[in-house]
Amino acid sequence: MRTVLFIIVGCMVAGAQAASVLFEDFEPSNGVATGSLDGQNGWSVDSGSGNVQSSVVQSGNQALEISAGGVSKGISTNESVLWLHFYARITEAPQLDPVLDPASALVAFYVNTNLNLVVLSNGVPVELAAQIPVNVWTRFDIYCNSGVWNLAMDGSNVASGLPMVSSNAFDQVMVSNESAASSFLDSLDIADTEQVGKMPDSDADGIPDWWEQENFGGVTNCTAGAPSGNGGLTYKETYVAVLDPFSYDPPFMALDNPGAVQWTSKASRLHDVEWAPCLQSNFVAIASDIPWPVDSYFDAAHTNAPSGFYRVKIHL
Ligand SMILES: [Ca+2]
Ligand SMILES: [Ca+2]
Repeated sequence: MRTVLFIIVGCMVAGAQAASVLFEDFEPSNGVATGSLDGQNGWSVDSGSGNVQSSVVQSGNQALEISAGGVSKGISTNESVLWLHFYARITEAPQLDPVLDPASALVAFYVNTNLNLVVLSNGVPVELAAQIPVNVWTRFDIYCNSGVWNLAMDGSNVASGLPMVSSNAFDQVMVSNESAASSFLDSLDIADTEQVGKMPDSDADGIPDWWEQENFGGVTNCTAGAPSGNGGLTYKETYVAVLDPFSYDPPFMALDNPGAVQWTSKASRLHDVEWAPCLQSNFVAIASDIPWPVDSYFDAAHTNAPSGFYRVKIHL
């Protein structure tokens, strides 16, 4: 009997499904009852046992227990970038490694017989030094974009810049544990917008690993306070404002219609509109915390002002 644990975010050729983002905490409030997960919230138990239970949980009152098989669910997103995290807990070391099909496992990692993590790099298994503890909940964060992915464990980067076999769209998530000994899963979250404040930041400089990897080729390669190539902003400021760190990229304009302000709204950010009668005066916020995707504001209070200046502040 094979006893294998692996965790896969894979690509299948099956048709896309409706939801673009997957959040699953296995809770009653999310429509999940104890017992088999099969058929609940669009999940399938593909083999073995996938049971929602209330004895071993990471958050809330329920979590998924998997043994001798796996579960899967279709996902759909038009975005090429995904942020994914979940908590997993295994109860003993697997006895065999899984056999993975790289073509259907764009982003995949598993735990080998030494409890080391093994990641797929361009379809090839690479053993990492990082080991998963037994009988402890461990958080995993995955970031993937443009055919490259990163993996972090409990907030620390363990592998980055891993190439995928192809850049096909993700359309399925699979979690498997072929061991007879139980493994547990909770708080699975797959998003195509950044979850601010929840991303691993290896060097604790306020810029998450994924952004440093994407723009500087390594999760600690960016100097947060150094001047960027975008106006007078620092690199951290270009991260916060979701601006190009290497070239001028103004997100804002005032329109000909008096009082009409428009900007390029930034996902996962808030926008404040500020006004001043002249540049020697302090700017005062006239609208605050405007969420994405709102991208305009009409300032009825100053349409008759003889002069005025607007600015848009983008923040986390
Ligand atoms: Ca839960
Ligand atoms: Ca950082």
